[in-house]
Amino acid sequence: MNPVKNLASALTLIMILSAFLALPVHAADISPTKAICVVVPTEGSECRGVVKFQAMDDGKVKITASVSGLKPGQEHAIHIHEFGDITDLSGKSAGGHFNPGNTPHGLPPAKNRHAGDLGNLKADAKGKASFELTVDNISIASERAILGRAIVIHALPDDGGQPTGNAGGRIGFGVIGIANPGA
Ligand SMILES: [Cu+2]
Ligand SMILES: [Zn+2]
Repeated sequence: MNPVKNLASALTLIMILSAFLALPVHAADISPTKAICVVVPTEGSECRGVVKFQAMDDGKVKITASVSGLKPGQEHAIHIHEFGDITDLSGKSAGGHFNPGNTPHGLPPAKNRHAGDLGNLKADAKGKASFELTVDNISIASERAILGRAIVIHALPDDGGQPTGNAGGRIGFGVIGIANPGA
């Protein structure tokens, strides 16, 4: 064994490894394009479901939802609330509507609304609802990011009135997380 040669090999290895470590990591490579929120009932409610978010090529976000445990035939407000904090079983700790633009409350497609204002789910005769809406005022994980915030579903319809649409109590909630790309 030649100790000088060994030292030289070790130094070469360190230099190669350092070069790899210095490679820049591009945000686009790691930024998630899909998010998911599993909605569970608040205390005393039956509302549950899944809300999915998909970043589109044009920068918009497509939202789809499937929810059960609603009042048959009725509309129920659905919002993105500011905090992904569901410690309070009534849903209170999720805070108010996600409102990065500091705008008044409204109903889509009105431009002048909270970014968290998604409108209403319409329950069928069995209390189930399917929902689809594409929006241009949020992103999964960049500007106006929704990741880590909450979905809240309400007992009553959102009538678009101030300050939060007169939507009543919170019947379902969940935290918006990174979706499993293989699911
Ligand atoms: Cu709400
Ligand atoms: Zn609102």
